[in-house]
Amino acid sequence: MRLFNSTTIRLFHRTFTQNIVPPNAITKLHKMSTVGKPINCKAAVSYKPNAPLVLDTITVDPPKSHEVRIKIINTAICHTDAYTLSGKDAEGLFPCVLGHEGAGIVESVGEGVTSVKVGDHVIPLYTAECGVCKFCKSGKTNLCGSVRATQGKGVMPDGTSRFHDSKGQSLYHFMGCSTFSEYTVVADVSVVAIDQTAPLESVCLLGCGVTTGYGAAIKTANVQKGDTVAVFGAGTVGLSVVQGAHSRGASRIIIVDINDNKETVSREFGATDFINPTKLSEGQTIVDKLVEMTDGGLDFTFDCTGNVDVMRSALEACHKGWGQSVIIGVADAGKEISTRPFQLVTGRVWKGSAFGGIKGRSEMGGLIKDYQEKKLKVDEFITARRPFSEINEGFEDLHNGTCLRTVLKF
Ligand code: NAD
Ligand code: AHE
Ligand code: ZN
Repeated sequence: MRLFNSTTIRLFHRTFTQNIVPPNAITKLHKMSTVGKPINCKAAVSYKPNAPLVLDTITVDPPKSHEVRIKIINTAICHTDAYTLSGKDAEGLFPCVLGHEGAGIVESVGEGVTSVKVGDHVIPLYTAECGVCKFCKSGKTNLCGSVRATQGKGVMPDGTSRFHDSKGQSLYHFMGCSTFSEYTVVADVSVVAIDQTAPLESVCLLGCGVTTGYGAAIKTANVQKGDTVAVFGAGTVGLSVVQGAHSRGASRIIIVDINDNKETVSREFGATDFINPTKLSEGQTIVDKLVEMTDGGLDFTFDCTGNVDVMRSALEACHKGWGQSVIIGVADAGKEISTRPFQLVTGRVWKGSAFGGIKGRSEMGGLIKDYQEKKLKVDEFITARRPFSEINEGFEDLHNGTCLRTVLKF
């Protein structure tokens, strides 16, 4: 679909006027603008759990007040998209447009939007940052209260959807982003403008996985030089924890993963050891093994699997008195964590991290800069590139054992 935004129109207007083009050509061009009009475009619709996504032409309504309509250029598939599609997400709603790890260009903005403008390159944020709510002002968290309630109900802050399928059925939004559509609408507090020179194909990964793991290490845990770290799960999130811990000078970074194919890549990101917990000596647990390797336990452990039994092992492998375990993985609806309270009485700390504790609108620019200055690996997570039409094959990639991220292009 060939579209013109208002900046393009202004430029054409100037060129046409200078070259004395008939006024009716300009009027025609204005008529082609999509601003203020619904757009029909490609999208992958999830109609029900555990079923392939349906490629459809959907209608995306114009942004309302304090909303932004984005032309998505690239989107990747995060494990969380697969999790919600599996039907195990307590907040999962169908039919919906999934996707939350994307990057694109602002097509139009609603009334009152001042933070981004038409033509800006942007990353949608599932963790909003309004700057004025109790959470934002606390200085204690990156969680923001401004749009989270409606976001979890699959609608825009005014309680309605901007998406309709080709039969006119309303579709739910997902995580305030819905990047599996050529055009999407997000709240203005849920989007950040980025450096125009940053390649969207790469930096779309900063919309979730890389930022989450890296932030969990350098912000939530605040790993320091010499600390010992164990990371359970060597996906994009876990390996991003590894690169965060490595950048801080951790003395030991142990990856625990049931898939031996992850050893080489784990070491490339900075892991010093790799353990497959299914291949321990008879009678030995992963907690025994880690405690033995680290003279009593780790300074920091991270769960990047979403498995509640793994979360318990991660907590119990922490050093008595000060070890901290950070839960990043997302667990199935109905699952709960448990341990002996004595584990906490004796000084271990259990905490969690959403989007790595990163405030998207304030801190994304710094991450992009780190990437551009080659201090933060991002390209290395792309294990496949596909056209958007192959999104279902992209979901299959997730299960192939070597996949980190498949990036789709519209
Ligand atoms: P992924 O599927 O790419 O990686 C998970 C890794 O865990 C795989 O390498 C797998 O082999 C390994 N694994 C599975 N079971 C294991 C076990 N029992 N012991 C050890 N390793 C095991 O997933 P990802 O995209 O890296 O995401 C990881 C988790 O983080 C998911 O649960 C995802 O939903 C969640 N997540 C949370 C946030 C957040 O903000 N909290 C953000 C992004 C993703
Ligand atoms: N809907 C799930 C919870 C999902 C969840 O915990 N999401 C993470 C981000 S996963 C990104 O891949 C998160 O940031 N959570 C904080 C938040 O506000 O959603 C459920 O259990 O209901
Ligand atoms: Zn994600």
